[in-house]
Formats: sequence, C-alpha cells, structure tokens
Amino acid sequence: MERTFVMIKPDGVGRRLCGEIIARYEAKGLRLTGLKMQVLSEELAAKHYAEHVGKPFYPGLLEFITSGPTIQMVWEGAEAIDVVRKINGATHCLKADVGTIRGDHGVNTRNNLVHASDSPETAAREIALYFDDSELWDYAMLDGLWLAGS
Ligand code: 3AN
Repeated sequence: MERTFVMIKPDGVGRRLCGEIIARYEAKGLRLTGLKMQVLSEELAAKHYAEHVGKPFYPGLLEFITSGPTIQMVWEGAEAIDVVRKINGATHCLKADVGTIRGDHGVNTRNNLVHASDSPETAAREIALYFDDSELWDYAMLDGLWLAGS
C-alpha cells in the first residue's frame, strides 16, 4: 500500500468540483486517509512549491494557490502515487487526456484544479507538511477483499 498527498486547488473548490474530484479517487478503490480545508498562508505555499522558486510562473502560482480555500487529502492504495496522477491527467489541461480530471474540466496550466505528489519522497514530505500522524486514519473498508491482489 502506498500513500499520496492530493490538494484540490482554489479553482477546484471555487468551481464546485470537490465532489466530482473526490468521487474519482473513491471509484478507483483508493481509501481516504485524511482530509482538511484551509486557505494556505504564503509561508506554507512557499514550502509546498519550494522546487519551483525562480521559475517564471512561480509568483503567479503562489498568488493563485493562496487566493482561496483549498482541500488537502491523503489517499492510500496500491501504487496510489501513479494512479492518482493518471486520474488527474497532464499538467497542461489542454494536453491532458479526456477522461482525466484536468482533461475533462480544465483549460489552463496554472489553474489545473488538483495537485498530487509525484514520488514516494515527495509524498512523504507533502503529507508531513499538512498532516500530523494523529490526523490520518486507518480503518477497514468492506470491499477490501474484492480490491486486494494484483
Ligand atoms: P504537476 O502539478 O502536474 O506535478 P508541476 O509540479 O510541474 O506540475 O507544477 C506545479 C504547478 O505549477 C502546476 N500544477 C501548475 O499549477 C503550475 N505550473 C506548472 N507549469 C506552469 C506553467 N508553464 N505556467 C503556469 N503555471 C504552471
């Protein structure tokens, strides 16, 4: 089992797409392990996007991500990091495959609705940035037997 960090960005919340987005991860058989909602401080946003400091789109990205409420989640499942990024689709929404969240709902590169970790190291860093261990929940799912295996 693998854990990944997912954030619904201000455009996803503002466009009433939270339910639509969460439903896709649930439908795939991932388990919701933690969830919270907040407007990111500039300090937290800068930590989150530290790898993009100095890039031309960084100031706009920081302004966008702190512009309204966001939802933070941890999802768990087999190969969850890869699976969630496939469900989200490519960064540039116009290039994202139809059937993905970004491909179905986005037209922009910055306002691309969702963020998800891209590696186990990033997932560990991002989960720790937003969640204490006591905020992550381990519980049985009744369909677990059907979803187990490869
Ligand atoms: P992803 O979120 O798909 O992993 P990254 O990590 O390359 O994409 O970029 C982080 C975020 O920065 C993107 N989700 C997007 O909001 C923004 N971004 C990336 N590239 C651009 C760009 N060329 N112009 C504007 N915003 C961008």
